[in-house]
Amino acid sequence: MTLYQPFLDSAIALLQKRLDLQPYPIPEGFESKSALVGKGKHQEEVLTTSTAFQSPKLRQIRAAHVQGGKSLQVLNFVIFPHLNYDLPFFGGDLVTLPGGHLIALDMQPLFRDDPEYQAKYTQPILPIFESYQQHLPWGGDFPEEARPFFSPAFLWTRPQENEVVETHVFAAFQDYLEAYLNFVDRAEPVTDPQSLADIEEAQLRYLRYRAEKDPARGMFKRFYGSEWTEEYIHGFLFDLERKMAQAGLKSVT
Ligand code: DBV
Repeated sequence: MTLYQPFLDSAIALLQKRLDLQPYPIPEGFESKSALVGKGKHQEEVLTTSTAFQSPKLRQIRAAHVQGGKSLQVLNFVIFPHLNYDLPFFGGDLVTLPGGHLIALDMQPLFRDDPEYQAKYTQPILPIFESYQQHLPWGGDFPEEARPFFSPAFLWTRPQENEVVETHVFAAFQDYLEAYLNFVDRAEPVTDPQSLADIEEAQLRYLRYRAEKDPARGMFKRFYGSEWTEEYIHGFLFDLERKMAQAGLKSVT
């Protein structure tokens, strides 16, 4: 029962077709992790696997895939551009819990309130967003503090049926990823020092928020323990600060 495996497979196929894709290192011990959860006949294996790539314009393309039976499936898929591009993040959080599905899909902006940025990276996505509204309506309740990190084309929906995920959400995921890769094709490196500083600040703001507020932290801690979880979050899922620190060390030695 792996609802999101076709999402991951199709994303990798598309990335391979469209980008000069290279592997991205996954720290040892984090490629795959499993635990037995629950008791007696409710016992389930919960398997978390990681996949990661990079390309000339994209610093890290990574997926965390949690498979824990019918009522626990997650695909968290994020693309972090290199710091010399003004590209948004591609953010997908596809979550299945006992209560139903929770779907978040967006080109997460570096500069949410800048009209020029919106014209460049949100307006082209709005027709795609609107084409899914009928089948994937707004999912309601949403943490207010997360709002600055999402665009007006944020697809946030809570379908009840697996079938909706397999059809409409699957199509939306592919459309958003295609549209993202079109932005990547056209992106030109930024060289202006002020713009570079703004991008770095925006990337760090996003990254720190996500690492600090990771909604999966509680779940991972329960399954795999606190030490593994914190290392997974800071050393792989949201690793920019680590990588910057390592690069800084290298340059002085
Ligand atoms: N979310 C992650 C990672 C996950 C993950 C790395 C690998 O960022 C899974 C796993 N998301 C995950 C799980 C839940 C959510 C929920 C397991 C359910 C948590 C629970 O109910 O116990 C978008 N994901 C959510 C929620 C949102 C998002 C808004 C609901 C949280 C809530 O209601 O409090 N994506 C998520 C988010 C940002 C984003 C908050 C912020 C920038 O990009």
